[in-house]
Amino acid sequence: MLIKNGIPKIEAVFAAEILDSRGDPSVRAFLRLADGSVGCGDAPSGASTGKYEAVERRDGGGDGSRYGGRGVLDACAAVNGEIASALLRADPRGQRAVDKLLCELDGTSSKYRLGANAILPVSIAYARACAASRRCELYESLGGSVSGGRFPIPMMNILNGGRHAANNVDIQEFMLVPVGGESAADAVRIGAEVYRALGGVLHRRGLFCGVGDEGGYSPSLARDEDALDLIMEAVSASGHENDAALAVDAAASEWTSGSDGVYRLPKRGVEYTSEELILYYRGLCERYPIVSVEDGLGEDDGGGWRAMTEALGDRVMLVGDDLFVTNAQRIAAGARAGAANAVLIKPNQAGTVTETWDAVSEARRTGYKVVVSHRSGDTEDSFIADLAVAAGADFIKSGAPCRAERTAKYNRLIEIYR
Ligand code: 2PG
Ligand code: MG
Repeated sequence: MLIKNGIPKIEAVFAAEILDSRGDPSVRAFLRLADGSVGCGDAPSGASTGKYEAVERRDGGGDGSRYGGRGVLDACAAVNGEIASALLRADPRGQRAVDKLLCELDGTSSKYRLGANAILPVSIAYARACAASRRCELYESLGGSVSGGRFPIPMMNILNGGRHAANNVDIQEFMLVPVGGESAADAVRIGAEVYRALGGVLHRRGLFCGVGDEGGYSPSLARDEDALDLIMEAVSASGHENDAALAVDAAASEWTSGSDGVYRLPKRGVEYTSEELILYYRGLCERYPIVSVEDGLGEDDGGGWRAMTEALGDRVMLVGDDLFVTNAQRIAAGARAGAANAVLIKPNQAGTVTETWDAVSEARRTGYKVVVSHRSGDTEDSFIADLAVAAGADFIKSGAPCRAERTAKYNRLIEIYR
């Protein structure tokens, strides 16, 4: 039967190896339904990956081999072979049924066997094909609407550090949050104007004006906090004192190593305890208009997260990224323990659209804010913009207003709210 309950059968699935924004191979999947509707989807890739997230499959082989071992031909072969034949044979209908089959076929909790980078593109391609079949927008097909005047506020990473930049800054992301934007387009404009002004500020001081992995500038600085002063100068220079706030992603899991509970900042070589880091963030939040601190502590520092949430949770958003890895169970456990008050949502941490959706639902159930996010290695796929709208996300984080893989998401947001 080609059409059941209004949903056409999957007719073809295939994948190709493409390049992401770091020049690393990635997987793009294509899917066609029996009514001729087609969809595609890409796998993004993180640099500061969480220990508990779904894993991507790379061909391996090391230096001297194809793409230095980072090829994804095996993941593509999994789509073209095992995944395609299972989907065509089992004939699942609807996103949840398709994603369930993909998870069962993989059979591992981390999607290690087939690779999350094989599974997610198929899941996204299916979501797009279904939207095409229903003749509606992707965000509508995912269950969202643009009514009510609300939109996900961009969090633009305009100064890059940590694993995303070859500078001496340990904090991974310094974000501009255009809280005063009257529309999605207006918010993007505010962010872009501050970004441009920041380029001028850096240039006048003779600082490096090249950009990092997420399109933010990546100068070396005397202290990490100098980034906040430079951004505040750019906020004033662009006349946005009243409509811009700041956010940081410390990506502190990158600072932990052994089990001694000490955080060692790899670039500056300084050490902090959890308590000292909490005091450090408290100081920053007192001196700057910071509305959000992401991954202020590491993924295994449950006690620290509780203490940080007690100390700062009433005045600032504390976002769990590596802590929750877009996993409904981890979010539920975190909420029970009083850790964080917001969740970062990255589809490739979960591995399917359905599991991503379940993580959003759990965040909503616990009353946590939702921030939908890109990865530092990304593509021109704008899926997360539709996801953010469909999920009614509070924020969307997609890097600087620079580099096409970052602007693709902001531009799609503008298109959705046109
Ligand atoms: C993060 C992300 C995206 P990565 O830590 O939030 O900004 O970085 O994709 O490298 O994990
Ligand atoms: Mg993060």
